[in-house]
Amino acid sequence: MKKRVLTGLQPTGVITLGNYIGSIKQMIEYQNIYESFIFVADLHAITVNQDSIELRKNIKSLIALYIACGIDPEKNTIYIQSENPYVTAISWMLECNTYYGELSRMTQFKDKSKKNANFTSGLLTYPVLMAADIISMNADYVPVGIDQKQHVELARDIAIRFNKKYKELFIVPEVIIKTTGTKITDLQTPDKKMSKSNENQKGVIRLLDDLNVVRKKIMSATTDSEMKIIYDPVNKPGISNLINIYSSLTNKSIEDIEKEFIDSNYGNFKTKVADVVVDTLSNIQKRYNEILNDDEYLDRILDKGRDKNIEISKKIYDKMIDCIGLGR
Ligand code: ATP
Ligand code: LTN
Repeated sequence: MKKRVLTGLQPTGVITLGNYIGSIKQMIEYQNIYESFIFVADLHAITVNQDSIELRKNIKSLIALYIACGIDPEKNTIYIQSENPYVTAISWMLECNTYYGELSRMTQFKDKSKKNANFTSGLLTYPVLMAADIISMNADYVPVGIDQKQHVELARDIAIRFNKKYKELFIVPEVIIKTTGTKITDLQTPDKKMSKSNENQKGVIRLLDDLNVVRKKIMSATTDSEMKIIYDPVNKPGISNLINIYSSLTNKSIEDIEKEFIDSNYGNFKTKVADVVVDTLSNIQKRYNEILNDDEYLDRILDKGRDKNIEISKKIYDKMIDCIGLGR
């Protein structure tokens, strides 16, 4: 039987070229190896204030964007977290087996609660809901960014504790941290990660950016004065970043790219990188707009995803009720 991989994403706005190359492309590889589950963590998003109209728009947009990027609905179970009431019920049962001390020690909670003194209790219990997402689907592997590692480790601790206290019910999940994925840097300050929260967005390419703007951002990327297209991240971070982008999107090796552009100047090289990025984004955007306007298609995928999500988690829910001694 195939191992299960599961990941969730919060519907909080833009997706960058860095997210695409570093994360989405990796998930596209997993879908060919594992039984894959991808969901939109909308309940996690409301641990901080959200505008209800924006939130709904972002949920749909994220789903359409993932499919447009190549997350195949035939190979993945795609769903929206809030459409399954069992997960929150499971989360409550797990909360009653999690200590306040554990939750208050989480780095993300400490950071976020410091920023806003009037934080909600959802911000504290956020990792238990995440554990419920994972445990209720019997996931073996959970790929996340480094900031979420601690939460997956807590999910492991909770699963182990529950298994010991009641019955061997849960699979103990393993975290996958992608250390091999290329880190894409900011086009203006190439020593910094390309990030959706970077203050200056001139160096950040977003998947839904206007394509003329994308081209301009690449043409004005910071480079050096040597005029040689050579991969050297320490001394030539700007050019090396463009080589990384070009290599990731064309699947050409760095050596081949150096050879291809041996007689080129930076202007020509940037034009070629811009062509490839614009071409990739134009395909994604075209597909995105088609999907976004096809409610029937999206509904079919999301209904199927919701039903499978509920079916699996209901089994776990029933077993939990039983072994805890709840109900009749
Ligand atoms: P934030 O600005 O809020 O930190 P971010 O754009 O850095 O957001 P995250 O939401 O933290 O992105 O990360 C989502 C996923 O995308 C993670 O798996 C992370 O490793 C990957 N990722 C983000 N930025 C890059 C990048 N510049 N290069 C490669 N991978 C990236
Ligand atoms: N907290 C994660 C999103 C998330 C998640 C999960 C990831 C919610 N539940 C379960 C993996 C598994 C985030 O903010 N990126």
